[in-house]
Amino acid sequence: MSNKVINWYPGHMEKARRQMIENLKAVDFIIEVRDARIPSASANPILKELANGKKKLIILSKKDLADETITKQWEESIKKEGDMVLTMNLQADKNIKQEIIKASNILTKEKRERMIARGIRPRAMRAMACGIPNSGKSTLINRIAGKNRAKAEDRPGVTRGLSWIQADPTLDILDTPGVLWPKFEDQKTGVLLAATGAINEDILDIKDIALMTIHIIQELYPNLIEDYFHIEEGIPSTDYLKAIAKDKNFLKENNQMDEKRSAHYFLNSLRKGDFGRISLEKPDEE
Ligand SMILES: Nc1nc2c(ncn2[C@@H]2O[C@H](COP(=O)(O)OP(=O)(O)OP(=O)(O)O)[C@@H](O)[C@H]2O)c(=O)[nH]1
Ligand SMILES: [Mg+2]
Repeated sequence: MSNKVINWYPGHMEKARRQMIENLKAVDFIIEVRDARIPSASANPILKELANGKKKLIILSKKDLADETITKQWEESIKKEGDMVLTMNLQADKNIKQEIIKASNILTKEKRERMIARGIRPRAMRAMACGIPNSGKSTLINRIAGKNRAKAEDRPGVTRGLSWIQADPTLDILDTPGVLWPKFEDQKTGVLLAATGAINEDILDIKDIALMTIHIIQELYPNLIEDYFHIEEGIPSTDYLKAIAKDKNFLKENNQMDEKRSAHYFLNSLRKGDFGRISLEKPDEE
């Protein structure tokens, strides 16, 4: 299997990264939107460097797709690192705006008190929303601002420029394009980002990604994939795409099993939540 396919860092992300650094000085705190199914793989390591002591609110998005028990473990582990964390279904949860404003008030309390003490009239607080592509940044901003202010679609790379949005009289949020980073720590991180839809599919070897994702799921949820696609015991995992094609009757014109179609079908099913609520990584056990 090839490695190079998921090591990507297009020019517009480098530009966005530079713009984010420029704007960091102007913000009071950072909102990092991570995917609840992959809270570590979707955490931008660059942000750790850049955050520069700024307070961070971590949003674990897409909780409706993630495993509840594992998500609770992640919440604990993020809190231990000192960040504030909220887990959300950004499409359906009711009190998103209230929760974000409440968190903003907590995170900026000292700052506002300092301003008042110095006789400065408190202004709206400023937060920068950032995170990997397709994690839900624009959806979050729309839920807070109450309108379709930011363009949100189910593919990575929808937001291109940075834009300030008045979310509330007390809070302005900067919507930013999803960014990845020049090099993933390990191959698994790249696979997890690809599997959950953070990387544009055009540049991926879809069969490799599907097979590696199946392997990851097998470790966390034994038999889930086998039962779902009626895969017989003993079939080597490298033949799983053939087995899925057999189950779904995906045949090419020459009557060969269409493994590529299986790969797309498998990944789409995963992204829609057809296998149930599953997480793709667990926090390190201590
Ligand atoms: N199931 C589910 N889908 C969500 C949730 N949050 C966002 N989505 C969907 O995920 C897709 C991406 O959302 P966006 O808000 O465009 O993501 P983004 O982070 O702004 O993406 P880029 O601008 O491309 O970086 C959209 O189809 C959303 O409807 C959630 O909590 N649950
Ligand atoms: Mg966006």
